Amino acid sequence: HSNNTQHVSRKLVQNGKEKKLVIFIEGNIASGKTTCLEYFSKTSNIEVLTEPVSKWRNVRGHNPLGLMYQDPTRWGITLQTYVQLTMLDRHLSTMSAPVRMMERSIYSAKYIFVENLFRSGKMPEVDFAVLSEWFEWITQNIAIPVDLIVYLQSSPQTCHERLKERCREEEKIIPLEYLEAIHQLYEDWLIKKTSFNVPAPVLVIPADDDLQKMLHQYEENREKILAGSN
Ligand code: DCP
Repeated sequence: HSNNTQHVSRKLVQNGKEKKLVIFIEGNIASGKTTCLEYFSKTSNIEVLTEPVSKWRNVRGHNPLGLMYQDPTRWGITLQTYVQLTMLDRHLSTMSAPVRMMERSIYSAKYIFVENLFRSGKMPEVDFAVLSEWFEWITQNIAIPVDLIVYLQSSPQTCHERLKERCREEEKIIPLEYLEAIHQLYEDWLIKKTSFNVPAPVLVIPADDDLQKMLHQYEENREKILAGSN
């Protein structure tokens, strides 16, 4: 690890000042973001923030994630408002290391998940309008630091298989079509770049392989990732 640490430190010193690096790990549900983050959490000098999914399953004793899957039209805005808050909180928290890697972002929450609820007819227009106003206010008035987006590009079929294996109670009802819709939105956003603002350069890592090969991929991409957008 000492070599990696030296490499990171060298890259991060610019004009005598420490330059911090913020990396978003993006990808479909069950694309392997957590595995990727766990892998890099073993590197010193990297702070890893996983998604606050435990909060989404329990806010003062309520489970907005579960409610959203049961009745997206009624509870979509409830979950997504809370996701937006928890993401903003993460983005603005003080960095404890020169490199931060975080699972997803306030951008994918809006551009992928809120967008999908709306486009699939499951979110009333007024809810979408209110969430959009919130999102635009936040992103226009508050600087959200980001240097690189790592996109774990997986096929919806692979994600579906992994979802079935994982058995998270709320996710049992997710059909393949849902993962296909999320996949398409990710592709339009980060590959075709035809839908929404892409706030940082994108590094694509194919993510359909088994765990062992994925760990190898992460190792191979380590330098590129830790060099940020340079
Ligand atoms: N979710 C949502 N709306 C958001 C963000 C997430 O509905 N804005 C849902 C999708 C999943 C759950 O929250 O059911 C957790 O999402 P992730 O895909 O981010 O987490 P995973 O654990 O599935 O990621 P991975 O398997 O890649 O580690």
